Amino acid sequence: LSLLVIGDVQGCDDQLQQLLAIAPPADRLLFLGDLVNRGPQSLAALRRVRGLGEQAVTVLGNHDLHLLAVASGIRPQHPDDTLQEILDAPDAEELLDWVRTRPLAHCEQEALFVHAGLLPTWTATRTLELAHEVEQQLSGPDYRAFLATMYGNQPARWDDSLSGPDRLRCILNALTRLRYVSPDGTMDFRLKQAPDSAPPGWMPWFDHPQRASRSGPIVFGHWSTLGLLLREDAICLDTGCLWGAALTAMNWPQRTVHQVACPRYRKPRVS
Ligand SMILES: [Mn+2]
Repeated sequence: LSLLVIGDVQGCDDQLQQLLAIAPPADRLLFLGDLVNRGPQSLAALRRVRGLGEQAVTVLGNHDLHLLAVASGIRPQHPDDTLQEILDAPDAEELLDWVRTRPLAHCEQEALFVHAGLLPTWTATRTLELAHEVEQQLSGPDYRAFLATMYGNQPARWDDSLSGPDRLRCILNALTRLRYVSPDGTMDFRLKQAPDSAPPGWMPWFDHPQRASRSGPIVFGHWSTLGLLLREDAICLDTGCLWGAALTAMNWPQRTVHQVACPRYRKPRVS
């Protein structure tokens, strides 16, 4: 079974279409989240990926969750959001239900796929279990009540004894927003720069020396200032399509990279 893994699309549907045309055919497409928002064609991108049906797997990103929160009246739209066309679409309800029933982590071909990151004590197997706890809430009938408790930066450090909304928020923040951790595993949500300009005491989550998930590769997006990272144990495919760089796909397990250059839609700034 061959996979084609695709980085953050963020509404750049023309580039997605081009990328799917140039990449070698694959049995399954795997999207790393943030299909929508900030880019010019969020509705078209969402419809395209949903239209792939069972051939595509998507793990959710922070912008996909923001779409659900905006649609539920829980979060205000940001001035740079490009979500209104989805909310106004005749198929909005079907699209939103499709989004909220996507996974937050996916394991296939001995790799783990998430949008942002893992906390140091989590193995890949544990991550899938924890992701499932949140997926049950998001796909369930009370998902709006869950969404209303989802936002916030605390607790910033994982503890197996966490329960209720604090537990689910900590899981969701790691999987969809994480970039940097401290040596004791505390998450930071302010730092967005590349690792070479990070302040002392903070390291990329994948560089934590005791990371329990080191035994297998983790493939993720979310970090456009990190860009294309092709390490044996950590692969980042967010190459800043939105900011005028590229949309990236990678064949898995062959690890061959394919890119489509993107016009600058937004001035460079981390989303
Ligand atoms: Mn993201």
